[in-house]
Amino acid sequence: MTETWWKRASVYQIYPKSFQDTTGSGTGDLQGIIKRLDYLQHLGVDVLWLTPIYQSPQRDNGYDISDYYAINPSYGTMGDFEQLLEETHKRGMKLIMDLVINHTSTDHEWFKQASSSSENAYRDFYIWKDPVEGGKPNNWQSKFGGPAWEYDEKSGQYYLHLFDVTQADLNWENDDLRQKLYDMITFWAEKGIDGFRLDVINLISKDQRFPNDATGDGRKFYTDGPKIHTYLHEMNQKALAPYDLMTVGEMSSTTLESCVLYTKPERQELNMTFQFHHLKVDYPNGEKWTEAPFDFIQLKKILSDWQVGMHEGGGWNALFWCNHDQPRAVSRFGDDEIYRVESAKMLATVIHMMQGTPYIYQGEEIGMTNPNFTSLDQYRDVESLNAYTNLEENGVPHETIMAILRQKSRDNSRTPMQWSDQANAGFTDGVPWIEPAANYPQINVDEAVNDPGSIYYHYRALIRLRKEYDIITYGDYALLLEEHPRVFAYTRNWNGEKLIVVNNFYAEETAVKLPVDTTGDVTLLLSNYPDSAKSPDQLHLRPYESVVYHVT
Ligand code: TEU
Repeated sequence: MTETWWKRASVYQIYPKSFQDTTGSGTGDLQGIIKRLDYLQHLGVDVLWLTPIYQSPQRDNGYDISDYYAINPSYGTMGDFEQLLEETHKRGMKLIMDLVINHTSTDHEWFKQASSSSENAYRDFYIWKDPVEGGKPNNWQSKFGGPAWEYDEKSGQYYLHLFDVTQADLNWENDDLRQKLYDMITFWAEKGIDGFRLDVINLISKDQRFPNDATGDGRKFYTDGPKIHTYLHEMNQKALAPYDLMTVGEMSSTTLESCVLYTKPERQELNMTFQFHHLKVDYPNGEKWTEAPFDFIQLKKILSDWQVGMHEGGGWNALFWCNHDQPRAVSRFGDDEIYRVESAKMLATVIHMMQGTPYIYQGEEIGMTNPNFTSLDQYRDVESLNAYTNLEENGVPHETIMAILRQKSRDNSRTPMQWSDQANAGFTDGVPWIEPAANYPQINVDEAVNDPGSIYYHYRALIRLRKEYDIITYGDYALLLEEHPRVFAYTRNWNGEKLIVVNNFYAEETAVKLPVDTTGDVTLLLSNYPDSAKSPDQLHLRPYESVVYHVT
């Protein structure tokens, strides 16, 4: 195994709360994941990423940790975790955990200590500021809506929370805090885990002047902040590199230049990064909470800029359409009705044939859709519920807000994994913590595994192709037909070989003549129709048709 094994790997993201319940509690658990490991092994993924399973009051579904050393009881015990790790390794897969170290829950012992008195030894583990002119220290906004500062009566100071009011930001300037975090990383590394996904890791270094933001919400003063590279390098050297852990940083509102720096191997910071710019193409003027179509030309441009920029800069992309914070890709960029199968396969091909490490979010591999909730009481997510309140306060009518949530809510991806046509999609025998999508009798794992033409087998083929063809890992990238309103086409080039990837993103048929030299031996590697053209020369693409050619 080379040190860069993760370049060829495919990662599968598990949201444990919604994956598989084995106790009837209505919440998924670690034994449920163990039960489904054979399924994941059959899919062919190399790495499993678990979103946070640590002890937490679950105000933000585990991204609010109250004890980094304990498993949340609803998920099981440390013994269950050790069993999961062993069973994962036995099947030749790796396991990475979520590392949430920008903030802790206000239920964490450190915060309880810190807020007990201004003199407490843990006070400086968090970010406290005096009022300014009798009000908040500055105008920074929480990513979940409202101000980022909460007043503490006892000390007369405010603490910073970039997310929920129960998620207090840690003060990375404090040496003891950083050491405590590295000790905690070491604890999990010693258990034998294989790496970490680092939650909003580019927000940990705040501009120590804490200035007011005349033109925005404050993010420019903490995004890719002043000491971010120093901290990441230090963490790498003290805690990550000694165990050869795989790392993927979640980078909120970052830049290409920063991500090259985060992931260039010689800088010893992180292996790869998630960026979100391609998932804001349906946020007009940067505003998420609107109902809006996506901008296809922008989508192509952003993904292509990151392909070329990371390749040339020597960095490494994490590739993804979906996660637990995003709507379902097939509902968002494809067609979740008549062309669900074709469009889900097309979307998968677009991402998996790019350079980087692909991430598959649970249920994506069977084409799960947004649930189309119609009532506010079906929603659970703190961000969605806050958004409802804020929009209502701004006078937006109820039906409009509901339509926005149907498109944008994070709960779109948090509904139970659809295993079968049995009650509650085979997720639980109890009352699920969130309702399953009503289409589970048709869209489920049993159905997918029994159908050789399913989306599931398309993902399986993509995962295998990445192992067989070096060009997918190493080739450079060039966008074709950048202004074409319906076709996303690109080439990869490496060692005299070429991949030509052509995707119709729409239900309209389209004829295309590609500006590319196709002389040589041409093989159709993959498509989403049983009878796609054997050569890319004169393509007539059907709805959502997607073809990959290999030319040598
Ligand atoms: O998300 C970080 C983040 O900023 C978003 O993806 C966020 O959910 C979105 O911008 C809101 O519109 C990470 C986690 O993935 C998310 O689940 C957590 O809620 C958040 O950090 C706080 O830990």
